[in-house]
Amino acid sequence: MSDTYVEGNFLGLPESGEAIDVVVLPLPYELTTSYGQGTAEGPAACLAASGQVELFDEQLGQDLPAGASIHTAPAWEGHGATLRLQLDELASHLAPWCTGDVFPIALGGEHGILPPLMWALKGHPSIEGDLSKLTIVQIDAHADLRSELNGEVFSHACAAGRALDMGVGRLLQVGIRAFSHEEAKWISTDERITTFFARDTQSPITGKDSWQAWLSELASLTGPVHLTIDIDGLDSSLVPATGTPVPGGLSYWQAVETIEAVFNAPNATVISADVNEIATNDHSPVTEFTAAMLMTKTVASHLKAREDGRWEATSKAKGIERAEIECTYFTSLTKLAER
Ligand SMILES: [Mn+2]
Repeated sequence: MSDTYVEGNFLGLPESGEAIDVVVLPLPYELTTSYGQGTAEGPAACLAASGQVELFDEQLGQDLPAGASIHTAPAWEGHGATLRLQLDELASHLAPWCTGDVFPIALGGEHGILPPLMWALKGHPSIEGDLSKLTIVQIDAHADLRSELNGEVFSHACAAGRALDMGVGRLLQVGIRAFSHEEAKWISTDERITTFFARDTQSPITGKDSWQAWLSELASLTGPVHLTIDIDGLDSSLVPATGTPVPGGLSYWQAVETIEAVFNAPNATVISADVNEIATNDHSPVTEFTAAMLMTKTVASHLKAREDGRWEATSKAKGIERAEIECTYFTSLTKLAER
């Protein structure tokens, strides 16, 4: 803990004014979570738990914030009466932070935040409106490639599919172990998608080889990357309070290795990240603490990438006060892109 602990801020760190290097964006969004409850309370619980996380990062060799300025933005407040309106509101809220001068890390909330994040990233200087330049690296139990769930195409269970429909060039998935026949077909027929299934990476016999192949895949990444961490990708023993906990998932160290490998990829630049599907229960704080540690690892890995020259600001510093950039994409959609 730092000496000047600020409640509600990521790691309890004080705000250091106008020049920001990293922004934490709490998004207590929950409209379509199918099974568990309480992902709307996840961001605040995770931020509170982050106050207990050690500030020292072994790879960085320093205590966070390691000279960087980390801003915890006020939690997003949704007012829209429909899911589509809320998606537009989320995108409008996120876009001013996807401008290349700061590293944004969104904190969900359900995984349905991914499509609005993609809309916001379209304006990023390294994307220039063309999402085919972007690779998503996804840690998740679920493939999130459904065409719809309960009639809703923007359900959290469809998040990765909608990102691809919006034009994302490549999707790498790990931890996947709960998916439908339809999703298995999409995975096997769309060359943009590379999926590492948990039954392969977690196999007691051949898991090591599969894991090594995953890390090699990450090391060979090129161009801009968004890292999306659905905490249910980890084994349910580590995240019992997530929306839909699933056994047979990644270990904590596999999640850490994945984060480090993405940020260390020599020819790629991670431009943004999100950690999502954090919920709470009364029995144990392990879920939000696990999420807080993965967030901390993500921020530390970003700062290491800066130090090593794998991240540079692509626009001038814009300070802390930012006007919303209005999105009407989701409410104006009448049908989904053909695929
Ligand atoms: Mn997910």
